[in-house]
Amino acid sequence: MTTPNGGDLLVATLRALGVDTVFGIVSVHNLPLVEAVDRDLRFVPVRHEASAVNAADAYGRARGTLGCALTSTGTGAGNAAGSLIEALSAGTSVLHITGQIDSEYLGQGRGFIHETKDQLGMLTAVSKYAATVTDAADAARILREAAAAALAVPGGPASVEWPIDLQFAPQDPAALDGTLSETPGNPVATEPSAAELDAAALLAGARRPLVWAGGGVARAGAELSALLDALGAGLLTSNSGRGAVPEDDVRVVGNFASGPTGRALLAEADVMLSVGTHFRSNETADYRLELPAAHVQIDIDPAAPGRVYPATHALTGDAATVLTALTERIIARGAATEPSWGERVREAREQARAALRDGIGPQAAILDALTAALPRRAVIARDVTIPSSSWGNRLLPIHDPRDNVFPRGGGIGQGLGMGIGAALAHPERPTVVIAGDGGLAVHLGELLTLAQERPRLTLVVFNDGGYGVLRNMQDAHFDRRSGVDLATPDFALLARAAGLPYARIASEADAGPVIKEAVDSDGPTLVEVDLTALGPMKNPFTPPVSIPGQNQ
Ligand SMILES: Cc1ncc(C[n+]2csc(CCOP(=O)(O)OP(=O)(O)O)c2C)c(N)n1
Ligand SMILES: [Mg+2]
Repeated sequence: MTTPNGGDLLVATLRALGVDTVFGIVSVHNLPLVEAVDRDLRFVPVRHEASAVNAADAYGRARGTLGCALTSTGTGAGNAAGSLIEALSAGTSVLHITGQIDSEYLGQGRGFIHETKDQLGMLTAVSKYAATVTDAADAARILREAAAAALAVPGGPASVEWPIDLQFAPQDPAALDGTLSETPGNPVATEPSAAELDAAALLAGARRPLVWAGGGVARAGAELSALLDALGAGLLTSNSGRGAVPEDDVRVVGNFASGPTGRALLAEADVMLSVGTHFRSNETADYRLELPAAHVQIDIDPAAPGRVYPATHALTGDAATVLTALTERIIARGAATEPSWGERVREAREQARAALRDGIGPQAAILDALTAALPRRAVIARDVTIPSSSWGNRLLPIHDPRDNVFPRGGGIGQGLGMGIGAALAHPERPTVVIAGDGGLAVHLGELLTLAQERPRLTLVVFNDGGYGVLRNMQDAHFDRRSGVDLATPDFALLARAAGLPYARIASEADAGPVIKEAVDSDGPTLVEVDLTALGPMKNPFTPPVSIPGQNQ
């Protein structure tokens, strides 16, 4: 065997982490890394570095682990920045390795090809962790440290810049073995104090308790479910909190807090327990949503409780550990919940769903077709488009948090890259991507990645000839449209040019058969929904953002 180099070290690190697929673009500044990954694992050549990070991020989300992206130095690393921001907002685990110029010229401003002013500063700004390899013998430690940082709850992206000469430099085979034995798993949970657990008394005394769960419950679904049982509580979730308790469970009202039914239920509740949530502006009517004053808040971040809504009890710790401790104490005390509360929660669940379904008009046929065609476990990746923001984020059933893939920071254009990453994380399962024509156009090149890798991915493109959500806002609040009407391709010809199967939905009757055939096939399909032919939604969607003086 030839002497191992940085590429072999990266492969050993990724194997130890259980990562078998890596996304990126090859360059003179990452050749040994790409070569080793392509030889020993699977290298997926995406068409933009932003998509490399999106795909790696969703690969990690879909597996409940970490994903890896490889980029070039300079523009390549810069192209990754927007998607690193998404991973930082979402708290998801991405190991981003980028090249760097030869170490002997680093930081000298000689105009070396791809040289960048303060690349580490840029990566530090958009990552949870950023480091430079300055010595080949230290690369193994830095990779381990970066992976540990990305995985530590709450997660985030870790970026490592690695000068090209130090990638080629020989690695001690013993360092590779060490990598296998020392690579981190999940962090150790911290225990809440006994005093904090006084909150259990408040919860046990509640007559009409509600729980609000965010993304922090992703790994605590069983513990959350046990607490709901003990308390007889209903469950509201943020978009991120979906699936920890499967959404076909009647205790789950779901991602409906800020709608009329959610508000009514919140007004009736006397105690609320929130777990691992940001109370993001778009999910709380810019923080004006009214919540019960008696509020127990659990978060791993000690700064989170009380940051948005006052918390009567702040419990810092791992969600699963704290929920279990609370449940034991609630059982010991006995819950005081009104016997009819479970029925009220169930009624709210049905009401919220029926009202939303009615408001989306003919798009309900597509919702029903997807719900019928997908198996219980399938990733549903959503770009930021009206069908996601209105019904996809609420009515498409999520049964496991790993299937709930969407850009939490709200940036368009990331859905297809995410869908490709998720589909390659579970090649045996179908994956669906919901995108708008505008969001898809941001990274149209990824259609070629889709055509090349041929995962079981159904890409449903909702074509309304532009940025519909902004168009709706401008029509409602301004007297002219600006920047919202777009030229869109002939998707049938585009699919043909890329070598992708294509199907069109132009009526409610098309939806069932078209979606079923695409989802059942063993490769990719581009499904275009012609929104002009399908007809308008009953209630046009405008996003939950405020315009001064207009919508309050
Ligand atoms: C990176 C980024 N740029 C701009 C925006 C603003 N934005 C939000 S939704 C949207 C329109 C998306 O259009 P499309 O994908 O066609 O979905 P539609 O609204 O038409 O359903 C835009 C431009 C954004 N969210 N993210
Ligand atoms: Mg559109």
